[in-house]
Amino acid sequence: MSRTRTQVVIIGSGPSGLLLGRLLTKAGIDNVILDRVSAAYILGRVRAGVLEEGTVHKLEEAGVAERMHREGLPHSGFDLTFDGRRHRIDLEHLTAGKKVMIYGQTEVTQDLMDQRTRDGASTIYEAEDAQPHAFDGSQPYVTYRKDGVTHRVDCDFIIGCDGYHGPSRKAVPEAALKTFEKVYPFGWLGILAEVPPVSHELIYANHPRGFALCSMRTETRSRYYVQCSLDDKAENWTDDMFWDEIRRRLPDEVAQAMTTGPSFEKSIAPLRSFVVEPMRFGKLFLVGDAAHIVPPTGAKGLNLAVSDVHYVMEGLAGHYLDKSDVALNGYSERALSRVWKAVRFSWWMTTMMHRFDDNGTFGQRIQEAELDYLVHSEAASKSLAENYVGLPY
Ligand code: FAS
Ligand code: PHB
Repeated sequence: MSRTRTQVVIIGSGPSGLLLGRLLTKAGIDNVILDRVSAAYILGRVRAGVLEEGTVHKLEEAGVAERMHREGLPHSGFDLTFDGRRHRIDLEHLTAGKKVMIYGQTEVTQDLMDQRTRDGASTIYEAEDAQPHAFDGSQPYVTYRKDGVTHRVDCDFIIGCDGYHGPSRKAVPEAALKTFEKVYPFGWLGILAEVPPVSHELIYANHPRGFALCSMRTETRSRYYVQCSLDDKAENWTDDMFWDEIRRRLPDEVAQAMTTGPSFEKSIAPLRSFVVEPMRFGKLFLVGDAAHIVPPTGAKGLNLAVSDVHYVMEGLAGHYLDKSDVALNGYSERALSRVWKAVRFSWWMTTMMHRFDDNGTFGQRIQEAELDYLVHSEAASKSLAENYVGLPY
């Protein structure tokens, strides 16, 4: 077994692991990132599209925002459609100047990977069976296998950025954690197509047939979603079936303006809300999807991972640079406070926008009444807007 040492081991090379790795390297804190798959595999996953202002600022702080500002699309609002109507939520007006940035998670991940290469920092891809050990004591370490050889990395801290299915949360004794979960009775069928978006901003659609979302990656690449049943399969949907269905769920003027074309990515994501408490166990810290999952309706998943990184970095910088563990000891409580507000918002948006078979026609009318109130109330719209652009860290 090979044995090495570093200060911080990060399990997971997704956006949270890479961003934390960059901030640690920038602060002169030695770190190693492990991932079970290749960088190419990670970049092949189609995930988030909307960045909160806090995420934009964090990427600027990390020195990886140049391409985002060059290629990203700042958005000052989005549309809600329901009952054949279309209303714009003016984020910039309602939040006194805040916006969101449309820039795919794939691009954020690529920018962070490129920076890590420039930093010459260590990332071990295709590291099999990474396992955190002894994190309840003073000498934690991580083992993994690579090319048939078992490796051990001794460290001061282990940061679990390994997503919902990763080993970090599972390494904690069950009695030491509390989990909270809600599984939604539907999924999202999403496509990517090299066609211009139907509108210059996003459109969230409530319809008796189900939810739909018109999003984008660039001005020539669209990202569309329709709510689908949990037992549906992406291969059951031809492109024509998808285009017909999403246009049924949109107001006529939008449906008629939609440019259709061949999809080059088509997949179904299940929807769940999930939180684990606490997010720290001795020298092991859980970050991002390792600790919480939200339905993508509120565009919070990636953005919550970033605010977790902000809090855990404050803790690690305090420990190494200021010889103080106050922020480290406060990590779980601070992170969870923001996590639960985003979990609530994502649940609320999902509940308001999706068709729930159990709720019947009464439920549809209640959703339409809530939307009608929302778009005509400055107070209600302000609440939606301040949550959508991201609550303060
Ligand atoms: P990630 O899941 O991105 O990264 C975890 C990393 O850990 C992965 O690279 C994985 O390979 C690695 N890992 C796992 N097990 C490991 C092991 N045993 N050893 C080593 N490494 C291991 N969010 C939005 O805001 N908007 C969206 O539209 C949206 N769409 C989504 C669609 C899908 C299908 C999914 C699954 C999620 C979506 N999300 C969306 C949420 C998503 O963007 C996450 O919030 C975001 O990727 C969180 O980043 P990380 O916490 O870094 O976790
Ligand atoms: C996306 O573009 O993938 C996207 C945008 C907004 C959401 C969810 C997903 O709320």
